[in-house]
Amino acid sequence: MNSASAIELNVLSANDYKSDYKPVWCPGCGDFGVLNAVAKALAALELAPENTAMVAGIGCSSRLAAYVNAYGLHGVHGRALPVATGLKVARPDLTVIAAGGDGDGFSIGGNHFLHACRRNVDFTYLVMDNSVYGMTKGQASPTTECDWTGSKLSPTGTHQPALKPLELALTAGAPFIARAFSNAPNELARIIAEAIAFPGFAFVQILSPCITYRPEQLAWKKRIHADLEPTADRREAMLTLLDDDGFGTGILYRAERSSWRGEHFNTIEPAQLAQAFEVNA
Ligand SMILES: Cc1ncc(C[n+]2csc(CCOP(=O)(O)OP(=O)(O)O)c2C)c(N)n1
Repeated sequence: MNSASAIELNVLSANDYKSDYKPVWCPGCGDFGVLNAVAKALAALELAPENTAMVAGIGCSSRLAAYVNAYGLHGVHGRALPVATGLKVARPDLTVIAAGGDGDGFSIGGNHFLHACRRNVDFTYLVMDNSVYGMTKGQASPTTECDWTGSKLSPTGTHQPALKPLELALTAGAPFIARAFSNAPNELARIIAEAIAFPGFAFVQILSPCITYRPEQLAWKKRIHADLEPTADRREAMLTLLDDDGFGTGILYRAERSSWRGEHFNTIEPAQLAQAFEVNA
C-alpha cells in the first residue's frame, strides 16, 4: 500500500459520524437536520471520533448524543453543561460538544447556561429550540410565546414573556453566539463547524421545529432570513437583538476573550487545599 492510499483510507465521510442507532424522532422532526449537519461539520473538520465527545441532557433533542459516532453521554435533565465543562477541563485534548433542547437548557438547566457563558470553557453548545417540551408531550418551555394556547397545562397561554437565548448569552458573556435553522443544511453545518473551531464557549440556538406538538412551526421556513453578520462589538450585537424577530440566522457575535483552560486553578496542591479547610477544635 502506498502512503497516498493510506491517507485516503483515513478520511471519513459525514455518514461515518452517524452511529448505528436509528433515531426514534418523529418523521419530519427538525432534529434530523441537526444530526446531518453535525455529521457534516465533524467530517469537514476531520475530527477523529475517538477525540470527540458529545454530552447531552434529557429530551428528544438530547438523544443526539446517541446518534453521533463519537464518545457520548446522554445524561441528566439540564446537566449537559456542567458535565461538558468538567470533561473539557479534565481532557482538554478532546473536542467537546454539548447538546439539548430549550427545556433542558433554559428551564431546568438555565442556571448552568448563564455560568457556562461567563466561564467560557472551550466547548460548543447546540440548543435545538422548538419552543416546547417535546419528549413529555408538549408543555410550554421558557422560549414558548406567551400567547401559545396549544397545551392543556396553559390553555390561555403562559402569560410569561419568552426568554431570548441570544440576549441572555450576550449579557452573560458568551464570546461566540449564533442562530441557525435545522432546515437550512449548508448554513447550519457551516455555523456548527465555526462554533466547534472557535477557541472558547460557542453557543448556537438552532430553530428546530416540533411537527408533532407545534405543527404551525412548519411555517418557520418562510420566516427565516439569513442576515446576521458577525460583529465583535457587544453594543452593535445588542442593538441587532433589540430589533430581532427571532428568525434571523447567522453568526451574531464573535469576540476574543481568554478562555478558561484550567491552568488558572491548578496552582493549589490538594494537600494545601485540605489544610485551608481544616477545622481546629
Ligand atoms: C429532573 C427531571 N425533571 C423532569 C424530567 C422530565 N422531562 C424529560 S424531557 C423534558 C423536557 C424536554 O424538553 P426539551 O429540552 O425542550 O427537549 P425536546 O424533547 O423538546 O427536544 C422533561 C421535563 C426529567 N427527565 N428529569
